[in-house]
Amino acid sequence: MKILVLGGDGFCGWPTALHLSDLAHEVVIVDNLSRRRIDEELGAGSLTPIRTIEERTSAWREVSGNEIRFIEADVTEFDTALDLLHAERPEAVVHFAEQRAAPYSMKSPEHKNYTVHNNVNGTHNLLNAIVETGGETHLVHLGTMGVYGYGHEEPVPVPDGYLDVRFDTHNGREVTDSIVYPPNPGSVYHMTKVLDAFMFQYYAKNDRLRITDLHQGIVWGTQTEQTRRDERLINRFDYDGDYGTVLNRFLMQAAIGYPLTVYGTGGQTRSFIHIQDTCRCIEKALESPPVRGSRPRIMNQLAETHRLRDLAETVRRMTGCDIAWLPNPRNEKAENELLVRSDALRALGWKPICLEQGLMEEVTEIARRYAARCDRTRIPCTSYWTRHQEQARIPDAAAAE
Ligand code: NAD
Ligand code: USQ
Repeated sequence: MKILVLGGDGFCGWPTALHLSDLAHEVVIVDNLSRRRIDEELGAGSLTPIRTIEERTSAWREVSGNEIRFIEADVTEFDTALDLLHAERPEAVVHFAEQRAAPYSMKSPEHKNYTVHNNVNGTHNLLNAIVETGGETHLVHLGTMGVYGYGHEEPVPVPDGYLDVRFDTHNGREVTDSIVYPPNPGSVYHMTKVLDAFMFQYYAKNDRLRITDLHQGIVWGTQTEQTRRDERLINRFDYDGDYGTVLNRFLMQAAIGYPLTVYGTGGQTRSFIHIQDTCRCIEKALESPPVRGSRPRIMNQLAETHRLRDLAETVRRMTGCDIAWLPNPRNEKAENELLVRSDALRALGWKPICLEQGLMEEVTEIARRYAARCDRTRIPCTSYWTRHQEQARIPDAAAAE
């Protein structure tokens, strides 16, 4: 199959491109390299020494004998997106090309605007361009579990995107329906994923586009079967206060003797998936496109859920590190339950990797190995959801230790 991987230079996109290429698909990476420029803006960088995209693709050619082409392009430019689809005629597009960090999206009014502009326009341009090029291309989009929110006191099992409801009509007759699960985003970034999801509903209905939206949990880990084959193929590992996600941050912090940065009580429950499984789930989604005329297929892409203080405790037990309980820079529930179903992907034969299988390996293979590259001043979070949170901030990095 010919597949465009948009955002294929990023944390999820690069290993997915290699995984698909290894399965003998024809893969073309499209990326505007904005994530590398954001590293420069933040004065931060990957813990692992990631190579340029040119070095990456030529190393892959050497190691595997497979060609992955790279096209530098920005999908927020409509003509660019249209030309790309006209020229390449892909059977599928995997869409990772968005600004994905919640803290970065909350940094300032400019960062909010950038995130909305980049994510919503990019997604709309792709949908628009798929219609203009015949409408057959299957769009596989990386969405987020965060669209559902964490608002329930009582755990309600979160289905794969659609909720069965019953209500009364004006003449008292009971009707049943299946509606989009009510969204409840927790940041401007998560809000853009909700907006994406409604554009998918419209284009699937009006233009009969084939769309899969994967509501993915927090991705942890670094290496996959393919990125391990040569150091030049190594994947990105973000650890800074904006882009580092919670479990990878804890693992890196433990490796360098930095107290784990738990926000608030650590009572937040979130969903997790290993990076290797991101690749496998996308493979499953590509193998089984929805039929034209059906509503967008939504699949929850997560292996398990954990409460953050339990995760911190697990890492402390494994490594003997300390835990710091910090004021929460985010506006989120201090404690929440989370019950999620991922029936659709499991029905396609996916068997997830669970946390115990790779935690310690991640600490030794990656976090300890590259510890000298870590800039400790980049660890504290400096983005706040509200003025109130900003006032309660930790004044400097040293205070967090
Ligand atoms: P990333 O920032 O590492 O990668 C995104 C890539 O897209 C980058 O290489 C960036 O340069 C590129 N890009 C951004 N805007 C673009 C544009 N307008 N045109 C072309 N390229 C553009 O992020 P990631 O962690 O790989 O996440 C990929 C996708 O998966 C995102 O949409 C994110 O929302 C979703 N996701 C990620 C996680 C996670 O834990 N990392 C979890 C759930 C969902
Ligand atoms: N947290 C800490 N300490 C830290 C970092 C985070 O306690 O050092 C807490 C946060 O307050 C939050 C939770 O950990 O409660 C998760 O934060 P995160 O940064 O790991 O994840 P999040 O902001 O939700 O975003 C990440 C990805 C995003 C993806 C999302 C999936 O960056 O692209 O969409 O995970 S999900 O969380 O399921 O919505």
